[in-house]
Amino acid sequence: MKLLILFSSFLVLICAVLAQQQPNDAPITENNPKMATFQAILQEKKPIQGQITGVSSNNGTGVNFNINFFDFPDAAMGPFKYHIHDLPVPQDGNCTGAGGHLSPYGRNDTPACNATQPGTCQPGDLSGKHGAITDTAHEKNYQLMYLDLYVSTDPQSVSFFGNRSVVVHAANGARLNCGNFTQQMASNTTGSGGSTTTTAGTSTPTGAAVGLATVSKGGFVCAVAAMAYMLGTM
Ligand SMILES: [Cu+2]
Repeated sequence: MKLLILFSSFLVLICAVLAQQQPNDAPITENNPKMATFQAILQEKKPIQGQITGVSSNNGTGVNFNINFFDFPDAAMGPFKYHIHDLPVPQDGNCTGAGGHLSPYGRNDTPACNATQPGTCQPGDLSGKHGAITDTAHEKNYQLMYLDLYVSTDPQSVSFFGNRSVVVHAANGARLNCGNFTQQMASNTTGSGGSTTTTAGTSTPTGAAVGLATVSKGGFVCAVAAMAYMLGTM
């Protein structure tokens, strides 16, 4: 019995350390490749049209987004939300195939993103961090530019969005439209040194899934260890 207590208390200690090291917050992305540009265009013949473009910021920290959406359905279906989703939209165009939000640090969809602490949000939760689309009854075109510090144009980064997709949702979560990001030629660079080629890179959605599975498995072991510890000390 003594051995069990010793062993389980040791496990509990390890679990406590691991829990502390759990990287919940997304780090600010730095050294993004110069002028790397990725654009996603929403599909025709679906509600909401337009595109979203992300360009590395000038100093390589974060990504500048330019959003231009129009042709909204009934405003009562809003406010509309949009996210970078983990997977590209499959050939058949079905937005469900885009998977969940880009969340390489294991942050769940709930609780809702607190925009005053964007690092605690899912990197892919753009409307959570920068605002949902609300005033479509009066505003026919939704145009917005902002700097997002938590996604990346570097294919080596887990927060890379260039091989993923954008999904636009109704307020009830329905996926109204979606499109895949593809790399664009940098438009405002001069000289031969200006253009940046970024290889498509390897997608890591399965890596994220494995990571999550490991975390939940670890949680189970920790729960068992804590229970054994409590039983042993009773
Ligand atoms: Cu979404």
